[in-house]
Amino acid sequence: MSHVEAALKLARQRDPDQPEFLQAVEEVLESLESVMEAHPEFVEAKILERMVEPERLLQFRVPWVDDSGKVHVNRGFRIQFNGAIGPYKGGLRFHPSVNLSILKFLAFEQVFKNSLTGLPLGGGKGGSDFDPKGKSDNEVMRFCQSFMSELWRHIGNNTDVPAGDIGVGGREIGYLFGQYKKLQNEFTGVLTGKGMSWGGSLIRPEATGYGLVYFVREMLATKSETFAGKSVAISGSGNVAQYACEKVIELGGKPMTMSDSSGFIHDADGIDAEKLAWIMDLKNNRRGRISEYADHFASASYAAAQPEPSVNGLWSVKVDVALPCATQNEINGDEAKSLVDNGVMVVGEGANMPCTPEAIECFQGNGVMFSPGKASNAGGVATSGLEMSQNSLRMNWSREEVDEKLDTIMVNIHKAAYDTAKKYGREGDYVFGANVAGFLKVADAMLAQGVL
Ligand code: NDP
Ligand code: 2IT
Repeated sequence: MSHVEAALKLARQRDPDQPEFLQAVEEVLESLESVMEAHPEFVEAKILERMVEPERLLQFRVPWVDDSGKVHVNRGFRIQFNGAIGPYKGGLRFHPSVNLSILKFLAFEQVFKNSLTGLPLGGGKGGSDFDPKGKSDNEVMRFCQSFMSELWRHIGNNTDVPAGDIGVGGREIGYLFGQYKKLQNEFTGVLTGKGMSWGGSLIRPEATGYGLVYFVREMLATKSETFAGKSVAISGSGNVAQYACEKVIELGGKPMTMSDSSGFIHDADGIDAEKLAWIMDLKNNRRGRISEYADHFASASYAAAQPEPSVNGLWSVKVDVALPCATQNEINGDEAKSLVDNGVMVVGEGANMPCTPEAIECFQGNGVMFSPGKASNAGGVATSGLEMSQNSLRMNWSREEVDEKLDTIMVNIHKAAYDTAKKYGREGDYVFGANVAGFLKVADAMLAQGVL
């Protein structure tokens, strides 16, 4: 049994009930066979065994009172996975599906993603099984205050810097930041994704979606292609999806779809800037459902989500580019085949792990260019890193400055993943390239810092 196989076996034995975490671990470790052979010092120091074990894992009770006076109790988590190259950094997810397996997969992915940004950021993730949907602003505020009343003692601007993820946007970051500041009696950059008047960075709201499109632009460029005139399927209609859509339109592409957990819309004429502004108002201000789009625009149709992932869904629409931007495991093997049969050229992950292993195999086996989220969605956390830098400098950079830095970071991540894959004889395999490039930096740091 190879060293990698042994490390995988151990992980499976330890956490047999954590399927998402094991899926993420398998994807990374399977890329590392040749690296471990070339680096016996990593084997000796048990780097892999240490990397799959979080440095620290916190779980806490989050009690709160709703508007009618009823008491609720949710679970809160923060996973400080790896701090070898910087303070723990990663988002908070508020969604009823949140559990240890999902947060561990996200925190594990974050370690390699943050390494790829080239910035000094360790990896972490947290969240709660709280569902913000249908809650009043006051209920969300009370929940956030209760959540932070426990979390504050474990985080800090040089220790652990949370941000947003599914269900955590500007509103939630505001309430969380206010409570941290009150308890710690300190105004620091302890969270990112802050509002512009209190330490936020321009372009952070746009960064994940924009970064994804910059990355896919680089992938297309390797084939002398551009976004101009290409049809694009986007899933989700939250932060990442909205700004991916905006940048696709700007680069001359034609977004055809968007979705939420209830279903998806297909606009035969494409989604233009005006229609996107309508979606942003629907989702960010009115907090409505995507089905309303099809009631409003005659060129669009709506189909409700199926109880099981379905090949008749969003991924059966014929497109050149697919950008899954909703959640994990949203494209299965059958759906990937449907995209391939319809001639898809590139798939860029905006969400974290939206493609199952079968889907990835289907894309790569059929010559479809495929980028893993840890590379193509790294623009969000990279711009969080830029927000931290601005907070430390007590300065704000302009929109153009931040956007230019983000673009450069995405070009560099693309180059690192592409060149690393090529160096190991795996040209075009972005999964391999991103995993190896992200791993080497963290492994070197761990080795230098001793057995911790
Ligand atoms: P948002 O909460 O803003 O939006 C999430 C979108 O995905 C919504 O449209 C939501 O629909 C849909 N969605 C969520 N869960 C499911 C589900 N189980 N099934 C179907 N649809 C679902 O989150 P973000 O846009 O911030 O995050 C989207 C993805 O991008 C996540 O995987 C996240 O981890 C990843 N990501 C986010 C970054 C960021 O900076 N925000 C950075 C890097 C990655 P509904 O409203 O109905 O729930
Ligand atoms: O998955 C992710 O990279 C995020 N949710 C963003 C994390 C961050 O710290 O900005």
